[in-house]
Amino acid sequence: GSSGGDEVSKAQTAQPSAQPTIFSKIIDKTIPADILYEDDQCLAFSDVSPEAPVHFLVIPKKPLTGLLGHLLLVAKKVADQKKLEKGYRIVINNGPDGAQSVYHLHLHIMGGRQMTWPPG
Ligand code: IU
Repeated sequence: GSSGGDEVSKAQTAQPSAQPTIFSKIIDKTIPADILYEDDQCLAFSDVSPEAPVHFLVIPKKPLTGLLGHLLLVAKKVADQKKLEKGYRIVINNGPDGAQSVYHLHLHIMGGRQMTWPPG
């Protein structure tokens, strides 16, 4: 319809934006990280402050539609590389009550010990 054209043209030129975080520097390689996997869309690296014998993060390089499925596939791929055949936990902390400290979407993949329920 004619009334939707402005939104469509805005959508065609809109850029995803996020405040840069330390993860941007890990992506840029301006600060070091133990990188476990990288492709054009995402990066997996060891958490600098592990809470389990195996604790790594899988993050998108940019927010992209359909990316969560890709991140989950990469989580499984790296969990297999890490030989977490007895299982693992995938966590997304969201917002202050969810204990999110870095505001760049990331999956935590934690394994190598028996997890407890409920998490703290
Ligand atoms: P959260 O879900 O936003 O709280 O998790 C952020 C994680 O990022 C946390 O486990 C940190 O240990 C981890 N991390 C990191 O691996 N490297 C860093 O330079 C920074 C945080 I800052």
